[in-house]
Amino acid sequence: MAFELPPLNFSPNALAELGMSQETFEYHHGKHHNTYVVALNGLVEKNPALQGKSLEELIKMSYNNAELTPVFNNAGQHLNHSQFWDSLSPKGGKLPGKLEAKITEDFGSVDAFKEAFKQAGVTQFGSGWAWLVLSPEGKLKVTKSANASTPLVTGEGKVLLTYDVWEHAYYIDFRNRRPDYISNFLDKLANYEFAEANLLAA
Ligand code: MN3
Repeated sequence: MAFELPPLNFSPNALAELGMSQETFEYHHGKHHNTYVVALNGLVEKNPALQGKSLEELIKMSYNNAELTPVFNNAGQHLNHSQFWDSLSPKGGKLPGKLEAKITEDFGSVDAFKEAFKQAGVTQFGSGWAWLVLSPEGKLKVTKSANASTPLVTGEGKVLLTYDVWEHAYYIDFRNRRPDYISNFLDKLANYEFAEANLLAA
């Protein structure tokens, strides 16, 4: 069963007024993410050892395996982008009560959380991702990863929310202004309902 590009939960112009244009989705979802899916399917097709594995299994078995670096990169990017689309919402930016209470408990305040989450993305040198995770100790934490890596392989925790800091994520709408793209995500686009649902399911 080949991997497939997941559809967006909203129309590609649904976030245009909120700072993420239809053109960004056409490139980022329709071209960048799709390219990872097509490449991953090609790698699986020619390697019997990879066949019948779930996406998560492929990511774990290819992590830190030099021969399988292309598998890790394309499988990781498929998972990371799928989580990113779920981390966006046309009704984003509003914190539901249970998540807000847990954020206040673990970060001190919503503002302190947003600043920490923003700094994770601002300080990720080069391409990568910023993450809100629930640590194995049951605490909310923010972290970052390079390129295609994910908390799934670092043991930092269960992913609740993520945003992409590869330049292709923001260059059409924000040019080189990564910090402005991140603030806009946190205040207007972030699907905190998705993060809360992940927290409550953990
Ligand atoms: Mn991307």
